[in-house]
Amino acid sequence: MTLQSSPPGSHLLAKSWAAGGAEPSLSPAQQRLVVVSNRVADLTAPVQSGGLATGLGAAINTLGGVWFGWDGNRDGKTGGPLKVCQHGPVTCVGAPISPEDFSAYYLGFANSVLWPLFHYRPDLVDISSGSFDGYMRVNEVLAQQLFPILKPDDLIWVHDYHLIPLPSMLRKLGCRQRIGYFLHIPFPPPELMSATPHHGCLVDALLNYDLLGFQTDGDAENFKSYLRKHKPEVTISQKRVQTETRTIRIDRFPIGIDVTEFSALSRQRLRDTSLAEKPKNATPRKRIIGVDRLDYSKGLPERFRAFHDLLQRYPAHLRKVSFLQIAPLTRAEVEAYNDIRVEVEQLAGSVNGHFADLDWTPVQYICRPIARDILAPLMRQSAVGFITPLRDGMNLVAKEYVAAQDPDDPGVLVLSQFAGAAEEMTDALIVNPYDIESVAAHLDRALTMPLGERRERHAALLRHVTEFDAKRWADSFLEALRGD
Ligand code: ADQ
Repeated sequence: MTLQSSPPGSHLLAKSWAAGGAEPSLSPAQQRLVVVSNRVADLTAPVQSGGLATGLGAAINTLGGVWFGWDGNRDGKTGGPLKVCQHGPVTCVGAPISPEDFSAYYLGFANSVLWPLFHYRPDLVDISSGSFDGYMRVNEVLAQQLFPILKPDDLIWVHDYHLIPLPSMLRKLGCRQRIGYFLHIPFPPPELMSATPHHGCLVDALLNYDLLGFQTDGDAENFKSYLRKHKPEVTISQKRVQTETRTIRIDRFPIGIDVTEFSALSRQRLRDTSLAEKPKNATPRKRIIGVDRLDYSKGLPERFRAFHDLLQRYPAHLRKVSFLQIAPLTRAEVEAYNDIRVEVEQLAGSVNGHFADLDWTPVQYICRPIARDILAPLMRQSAVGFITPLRDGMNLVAKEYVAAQDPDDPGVLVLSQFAGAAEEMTDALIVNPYDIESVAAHLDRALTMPLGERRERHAALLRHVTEFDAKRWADSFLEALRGD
């Protein structure tokens, strides 16, 4: 996003705040929404890679308000001047972060400790000295910069693992507004959570929110199990936690997509003709599609192995199927991400080396982000959506694949049991991504599924994805945050 520097002395938002809370009380419909996330989303960009931007963009555009977060530049000075710009009803406020703080807060504690741990990979946790301090420091400065912007009636909605400590810092500054938190990634069981030396401090911070939202019942249960084990002083009921100072509501809010928008995109003509195939199921060659950020949580090596196994053990598919995997590189400075890149490239090459022929390349692997208006028609043309993370908060691609299908001739979703989406999308073919042979058998079943069963499964999935869409996710979270 192009954020413009605010002219000196004219802090747009600070100026509009009547300090001391003298404003009249607003009705819920007039309350301003203040979204805080690691990075302010680019609300105008055609390529949106990342679930937060996709899920929340729809909600904040409807409600209006402020989106506050890191400005996305790596050469700033932590605590330096904020950048403000207006996108329709949304005021975006970007805070600078210095390269050293970016390294400790974002690459360090957030993505080398919390991300692997919360994705059940303690083996990949890298507790470097100073990263926790950097994480706390950045959260503190963000709280200090956010606080003067707030109005007394604001509803504050904080997102994801980067900002766990934010509410304790805001509370210390005197913030009494209701603050909700949504965790986009899984919450691990207590045994794993305690693998970070700072688990007590992180959970204490979470207990400063008024509402804690998780993607699944399993995540909410893991959080409550942690409290039972490590915080005997709090009282826990099904949807509430009572501390000495606060009642915190805990619930599951499965994130959804904008089904109408994605479905409309999928019906557009594919503008990148090099990726086009003939209509699915009508031609001898069917396409299996996978779309992910290149991340070790997404199960890409296991996926390539399962595709290899399919071709090996079900030779009827030789020359008749291709596998398109789109996986742009993210967080390239973190070592574990380079390792996964090398492994995936080798596996893609090895399947092709083993099976390719002059007129058939079984694996097409694209390591760059693809615009949504190309992605959606590609999904529509694909006979199988192959979504098999080893662990995933939700996985919006699974929902997008369903929304993109032609209901008269839909493809089949093959979905990992370890994606949060599997808790709801029970009409997909649910697989264990570690069980390579079984995944290959399910791929075979998906590729040969009769039209009647495909339609039935798709209709049930589409009903669900449509009912629990992005708007419903945001509305139900905000309703709970208001205390309705
Ligand atoms: P992500 O890990 O980024 O998000 P996911 O939900 O799969 O994962 O995807 C988010 C969005 O990014 C989707 O709209 C998707 O189309 C887009 N995207 C993914 N790969 C892409 C690619 N290769 N090219 C272009 N676009 C791509 C986190 C959690 C998830 C959770 C979301 C939302 O890790 O579990 O579902 O937040 O809460």
